[in-house]
Amino acid sequence: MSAQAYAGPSKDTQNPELPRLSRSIRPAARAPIRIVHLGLGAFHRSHQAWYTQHAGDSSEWGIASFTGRRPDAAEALSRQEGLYTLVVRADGGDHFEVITSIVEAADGADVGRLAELIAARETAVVTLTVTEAGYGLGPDGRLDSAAPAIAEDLRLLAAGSAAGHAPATPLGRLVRALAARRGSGAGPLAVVCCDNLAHNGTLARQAVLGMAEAFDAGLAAWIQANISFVSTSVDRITPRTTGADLDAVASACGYRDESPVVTEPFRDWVLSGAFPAGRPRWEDSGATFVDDIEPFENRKLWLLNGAHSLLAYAGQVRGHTTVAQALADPRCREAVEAFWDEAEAHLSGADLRIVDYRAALLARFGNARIAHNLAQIAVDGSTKLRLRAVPVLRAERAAGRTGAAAARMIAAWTDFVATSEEITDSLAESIRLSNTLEGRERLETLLGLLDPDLPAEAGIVELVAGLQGSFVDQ
Ligand code: CS2
Repeated sequence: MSAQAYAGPSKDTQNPELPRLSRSIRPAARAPIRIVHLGLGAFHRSHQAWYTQHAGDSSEWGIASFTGRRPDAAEALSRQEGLYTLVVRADGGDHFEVITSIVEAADGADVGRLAELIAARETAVVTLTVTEAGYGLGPDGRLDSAAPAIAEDLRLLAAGSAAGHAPATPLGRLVRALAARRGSGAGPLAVVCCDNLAHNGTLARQAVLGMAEAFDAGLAAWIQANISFVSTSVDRITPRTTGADLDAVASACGYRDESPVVTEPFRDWVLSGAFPAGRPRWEDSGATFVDDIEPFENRKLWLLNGAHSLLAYAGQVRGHTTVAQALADPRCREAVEAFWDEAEAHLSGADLRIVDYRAALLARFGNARIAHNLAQIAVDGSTKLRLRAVPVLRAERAAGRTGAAAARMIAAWTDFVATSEEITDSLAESIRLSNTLEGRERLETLLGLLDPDLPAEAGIVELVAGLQGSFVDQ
């Protein structure tokens, strides 16, 4: 997920009289490493690390967690021997808990260490939070081997370790490490995708296999036969940590923690798939294991994440900063409810309890003590809208309706990227280029980034064009 640990002002100067959080001031045994994680960010620490800590057999399951692009979060956590405070922020106050399940925090660029751990027989599970865009998938759900970062890693993998450089994308690194596992004979394991993508296990498998083929066809075949790709739906709102959060931990806990994580009380984890080398008893922590995950994935992806993206673009266009502020604006709230009405028509299953789910979302989004920044959610809009808006738009149109509420989310994005000072998106360059165009031409270019077929669908282009500007006060 995109949230990173706070890397702000010189933390060593904060409350220098307090001891630093460590395993000596908060004694905690180190569980053996049996889980390797890629994507050491705040969400991993509020979610999978929390679930592992609360499993009945947590003493047997330590996590080695690797960062993505930068080493900072691993360095900060290593200074605290992997420990950090999870601040659970409810309406009624904060609850502080030291999480001990991460026993090693490492720089993602250390592919040698990653390979060593994944090749170890004790390692049974690899979890991933590498962001939606991190899978390098094109609109057709297959590896986009023409994307520059992917193309470079494919070249490096094909050249083998003689290339001198290690792969730089998370999946390139994973493939190199899986090759080491094949070499060590340590046998099968499970890769658990924890990013907000529908069929995320299947997509992760496609991306990994696409990369592996470049390495050698034998490795791809070995992965097919030995690696189980587990699909999951993950949920816990985790805003970026601020300097004020560091101070809150220091005064409540009496130690210095330069890497706390703030989250909401709610959490959810639904999983589907096999764990050939075992797994923690995550069900003790409330995780559920199902045969058919799709309804749960879509409920979360469309209702929660879809509403988030809508609020991120519409809300910022209207001058809001946080989710709670945007939701309090009737224009945004009405747009969210309309989008939910469209999305829910395509969700079925008795267990989904959509009415309760929607009510709970309103309460979670409205938690004003969680300052969840819209700018954080707005990142990577092209990939997120492809997953959150386009499927609902298409399903509505297939049912003979317009899909206007889903189209409004897309229109809000096109308005937002027209004026936003900084665009953080894997397709930022193409978005910036589209901004040099005007009117219909610009819109068609942007729609093409979400789905190459959209610009040719005159009805959709017309619909979105008519909705641009809807969140601007006349
Ligand atoms: C958010 C998610 O940033 C985003 O795109 O929609 O990170 C969201 O907060 C989580 O999925 C909640 O579980």
